[in-house]
Amino acid sequence: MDMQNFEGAVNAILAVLPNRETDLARLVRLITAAAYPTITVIGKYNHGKSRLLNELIGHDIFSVADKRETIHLAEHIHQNISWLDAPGLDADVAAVDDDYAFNAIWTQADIRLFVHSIREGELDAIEHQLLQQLVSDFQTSQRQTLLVLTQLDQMPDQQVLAHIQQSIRDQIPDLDALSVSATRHRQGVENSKPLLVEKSGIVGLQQAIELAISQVPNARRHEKNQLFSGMQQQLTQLQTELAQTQQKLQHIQQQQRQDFDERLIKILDKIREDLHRFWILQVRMMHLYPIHLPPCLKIPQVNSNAPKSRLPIRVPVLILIVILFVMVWWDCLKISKRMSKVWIPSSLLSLVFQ
Ligand SMILES: Nc1nc2c(ncn2[C@@H]2O[C@H](COP(=O)(O)OP(=O)(O)O)[C@@H](O)[C@H]2O)c(=O)[nH]1
Ligand SMILES: [Mg+2]
Repeated sequence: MDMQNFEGAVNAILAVLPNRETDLARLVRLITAAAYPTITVIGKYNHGKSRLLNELIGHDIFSVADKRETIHLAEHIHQNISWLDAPGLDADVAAVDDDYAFNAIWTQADIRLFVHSIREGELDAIEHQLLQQLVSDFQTSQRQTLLVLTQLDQMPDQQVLAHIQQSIRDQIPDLDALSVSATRHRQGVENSKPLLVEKSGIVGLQQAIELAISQVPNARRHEKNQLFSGMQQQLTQLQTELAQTQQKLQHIQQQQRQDFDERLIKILDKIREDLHRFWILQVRMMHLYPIHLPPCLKIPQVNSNAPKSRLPIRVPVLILIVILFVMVWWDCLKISKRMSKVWIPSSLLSLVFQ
């Protein structure tokens, strides 16, 4: 699939699964990313992230300062590993910094080095919450997070140091924290003091990182499958829901159609009955009296050859009817006299004398 089609497919999926934006970005990264494992260092400002990266790489690549230095993502590829220095996680940083940090942590990283300066005591709420999220992310994605306690040399009191380390262990029991000192390591390397290098904790951290790197290919495979199947499942579910909705709508439409047809048939039956009655009446009337109805009310002429005038039949019938009517009328008059009132159906009269 070329890049244009790929982007089209991504946008199409995003249109129906907008809540999976981060997952989709990560999936795209896993599919299109270079083979290098990516290690992202995260933590608050001035906790020693950049300096730690420099010690791990062995060169002063990342800018070290006592003020906010890393605003954007800084990347450096060293020995087939991509190292990312993310902006600090402080609550007062601008939203754009947060976006960079978010992207570095959730989209780009294969391994996260979570840095916390031990001289700050235990983890604060922001750090604690993010670490918990990263630990729970490991359960699904198998992406590893290493918790690194920096500036070890700033804690001369061993008892206080042990107390802080224990507090942090209690806060995040699922992660083993590694305590390091970048300055000790630098001094040990520059002055050829192996004991100082060993005491810096950097070597132990490097070994832990190497182990994590060796697990990246498997973790990536697992994550890719997990993200892919998760989204596929969601799409299938969405498709099923849509099919169900469509079925419901079709059922409603059929029901409405059926109701409409039934009502229409009833109305048509009623009209047919009425027309039938009217036609019968008209036939009778036409035979009895030559009343001229408007053309629209007349029965259609079935036989065009039939004689148009029925006068020879109608005249004697009419005479007979008149005689009968007069007799009935006479009777009615007699009855009505007895009842002191006369009732003559006006409609009948009008029909006869019209
Ligand atoms: N004493 C001591 N200072 C350190 C250590 N690591 C970093 N620092 C200092 O802490 C300050 C902030 O370091 P930096 O790496 O820029 O922190 P970032 O903002 O987290 O990247 C700098 O002055 C560093 O020299 C360490 O292990 N020991
Ligand atoms: Mg920095």
